[in-house]
Amino acid sequence: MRFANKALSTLAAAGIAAATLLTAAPGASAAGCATSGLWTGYLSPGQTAYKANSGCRDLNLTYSDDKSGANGDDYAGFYRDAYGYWTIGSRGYVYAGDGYHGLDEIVLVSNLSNGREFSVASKWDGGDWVEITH
Ligand SMILES: [Ca+2]
Ligand SMILES: [Ca+2]
Repeated sequence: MRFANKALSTLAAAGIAAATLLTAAPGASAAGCATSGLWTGYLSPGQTAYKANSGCRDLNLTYSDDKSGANGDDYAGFYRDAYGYWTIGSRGYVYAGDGYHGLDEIVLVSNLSNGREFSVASKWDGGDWVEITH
């Protein structure tokens, strides 16, 4: 267990370093992760993207801009399950203020299989711009 904890904290440190790099150079990939910008739907999926074959296993909300206000919104990740049905991430809706968020700070969906289609929904009003690092 001690080894596992150490490995995890090393991973966390790498994530923070990668997030800093991402902020310095927008568009660059963090630790081999891809970043997709998309428009949210209202309580349902909006614009979609596909889970990259990358070192990131989760859908991380790394940037959000609520278009109806300066504060933020609650966001939920959606993905198509093995049968093709849209399914909400187990995390549900998570509040995020406008701006950048560190990698692993706001995980909307954990362990999403590569190639799966995903999207993001806003709780209060849709049409918000978000960036998902995956
Ligand atoms: Ca805003
Ligand atoms: Ca909104």
